Amino acid sequence: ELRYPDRLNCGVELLDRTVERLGPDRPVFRTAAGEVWTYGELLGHVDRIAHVLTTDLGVVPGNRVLLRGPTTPWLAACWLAVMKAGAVAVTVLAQQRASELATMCEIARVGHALCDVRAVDDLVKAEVPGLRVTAYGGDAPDDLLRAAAGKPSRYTAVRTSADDVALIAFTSGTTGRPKGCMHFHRDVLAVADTFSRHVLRPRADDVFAGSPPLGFTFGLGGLVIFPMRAGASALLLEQAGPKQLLPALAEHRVSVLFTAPTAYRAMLEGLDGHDLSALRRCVSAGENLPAATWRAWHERTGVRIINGIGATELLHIFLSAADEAARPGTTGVPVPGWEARVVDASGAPVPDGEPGFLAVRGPVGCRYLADDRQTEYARGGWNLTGDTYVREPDGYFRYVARADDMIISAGYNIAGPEVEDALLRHPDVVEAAVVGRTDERRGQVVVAYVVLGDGVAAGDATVARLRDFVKAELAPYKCPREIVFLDALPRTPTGKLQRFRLRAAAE
Ligand code: 3SK
Repeated sequence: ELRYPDRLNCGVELLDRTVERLGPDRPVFRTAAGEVWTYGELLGHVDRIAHVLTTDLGVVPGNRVLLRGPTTPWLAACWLAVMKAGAVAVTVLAQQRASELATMCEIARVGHALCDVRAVDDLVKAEVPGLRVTAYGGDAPDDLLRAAAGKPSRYTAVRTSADDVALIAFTSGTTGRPKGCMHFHRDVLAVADTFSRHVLRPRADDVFAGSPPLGFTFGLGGLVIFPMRAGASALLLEQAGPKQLLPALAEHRVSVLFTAPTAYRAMLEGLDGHDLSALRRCVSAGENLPAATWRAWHERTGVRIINGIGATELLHIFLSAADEAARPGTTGVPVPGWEARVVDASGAPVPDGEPGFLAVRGPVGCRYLADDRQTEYARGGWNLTGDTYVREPDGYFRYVARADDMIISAGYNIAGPEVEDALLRHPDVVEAAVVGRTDERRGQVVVAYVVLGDGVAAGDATVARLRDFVKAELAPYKCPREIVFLDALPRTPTGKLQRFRLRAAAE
């Protein structure tokens, strides 16, 4: 069981304690341009920014401070400064636009924003009443970093309680009004002391990198919390698509990678000529990782992907497996400190081997900010993630579909991801998404959206080839009735498939 003192500030634990433990000279952040920040330098920047927050901007403990910008050491420094000042970081994505920002500011009652100068326009356009926006990284006389340069390099952090709210992270799901998830100071450490410590097992000489932005808790954990808890460093990439990741992994000798299945597949297409010999841990989450992708990555790189499922509601990953324990095609087992089970609509456990709703509980729980949907997610002490899973007799959890992604056709239950996995095993297919379309006779029929590999012609012959392939892989009733070719699948800014768009297109 995790035990933390009543007074706990996660910023102090991640930064000041690491400097005390390992000294100030170890690298903490690197950039593509070759900049390297040490822990000691970061501490100086964070403490100066914390002074600006409290002295110049009048931020007091509990105030909500929105953070917005590309993934840079300065964004991470602002986040740590907000933690040390006892304020609440409201993490958003650089891709979110004015109307989305306005909604999130209203829900979280945001009074201040620290914003990369390159991302200020949308925030200003959001016209949030009473919001004070402070830009960083520009030439203006009132730029945050200019103000910080004149401040003392040491700041006495606010003695927050372990269960004071440290951050509010928004989940839009794939549709609907965003929900703000509140997480405590102890939650920030708990995800490092469960998934990272027991499954990822980082070393102080590791170099982390990845694609998820810091506004997505997958990225905040993988690029700030986990490396800092281990005294390691992170390469922070402003552009982190597969095309930028591959050369960066080689050039910076990255050893721990956080990204999503789509990026693993895209990197597999362009792996040749890149030296990934430093890579020893690869984490995949954000969506289901098909066994075919796991096997292809293992074959080409020798690294076993650590698959996982997490949620913004629960801050980070709670089901996973690493090394020899990894079982392709499954998500793994509960991370030490977490419990998981598969239940029916009444919350009663279903037998192993049968599909049901995934329910988990552990050191972090869902706490929506002022949202009635709280009672749908947290029931009877368990968190219902909205995923359909099967627990295999050996205790491994296998993803079936999002609970609302089951297609029911002529009385058969068809899980879209199973058909997608089959399509992805065909060498011509790079991405696949499967949805149901309403059908008078069958209730629903299966429609597949497919992105083909370079040089593969779309057309009737390819449709026929893919349908024959699926029929040979799966029961024929699961074969897509229609296959539509796209250049790319619609995704949210965090990379999640927007299945609702495809469903609408299919009708
Ligand atoms: O799987 C996810 O979507 C997720 C969300 C938040 C944090 C971590 C993960 C993997």
